[in-house]
Amino acid sequence: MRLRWLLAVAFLVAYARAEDKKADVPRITAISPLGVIPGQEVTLKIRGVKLSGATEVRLAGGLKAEIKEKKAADVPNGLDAKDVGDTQLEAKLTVPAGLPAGPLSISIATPEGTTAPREIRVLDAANYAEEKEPNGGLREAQPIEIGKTVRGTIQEDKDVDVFQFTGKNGQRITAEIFAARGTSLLDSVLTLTDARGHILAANDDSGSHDSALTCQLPADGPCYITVQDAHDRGGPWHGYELTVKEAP
Ligand SMILES: [Ca+2]
Ligand SMILES: [Ca+2]
Repeated sequence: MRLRWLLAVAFLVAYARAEDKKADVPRITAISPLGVIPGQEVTLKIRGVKLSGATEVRLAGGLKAEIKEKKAADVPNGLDAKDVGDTQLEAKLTVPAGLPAGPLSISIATPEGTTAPREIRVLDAANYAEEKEPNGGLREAQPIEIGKTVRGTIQEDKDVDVFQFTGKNGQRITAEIFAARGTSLLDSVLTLTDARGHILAANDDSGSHDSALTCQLPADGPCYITVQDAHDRGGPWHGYELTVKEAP
């Protein structure tokens, strides 16, 4: 009896979600970048469904982003406009200096209603770095520091980003991607290799389309972390944040 009841609830939840998509209500499907740095002006690119009449971009704490442009959005290869949206906005935003790191909800008002909120992140400027291209192979891997977050983009189909850090024998490290849980279209895959290219650990999905791995390093020396998309897709909506840190 209980099982039947649970199945009925699961069916209703799935049905309601499908109806929401069919209803074609204004909806945010992706935002680039995924995070903002306090005190710095940023242009948010926001894509979605039925955003062409957007009147206001509202954020938590009464913040507003100033709409600069509204236009039709290109649909990335292999994706469907119904899923990823066909309109996009550009909006200028400065979150106040001193705002603590953490999630920041954002929604868009339109004549057809306000979108459901999505979350961007306020980044900790002291513990953060930007990806530097080219970093498409072991030889041009970008050095990163353990304990910091690097912000990057799989900027075209089949793009691969490689980062390098120096590990110690026996050291336990974790590497984690934040992308799909935020406002990115990336379905990440993470691979950790040693200097010879041997795979030490790899992960596609860890509870969401985002990847996470933990590894006890077998030797001193350089280690490489590769970020790519599970479907070899890329573009301006395929941003990510990669955090490598020592495991507890
Ligand atoms: Ca890249
Ligand atoms: Ca994945």
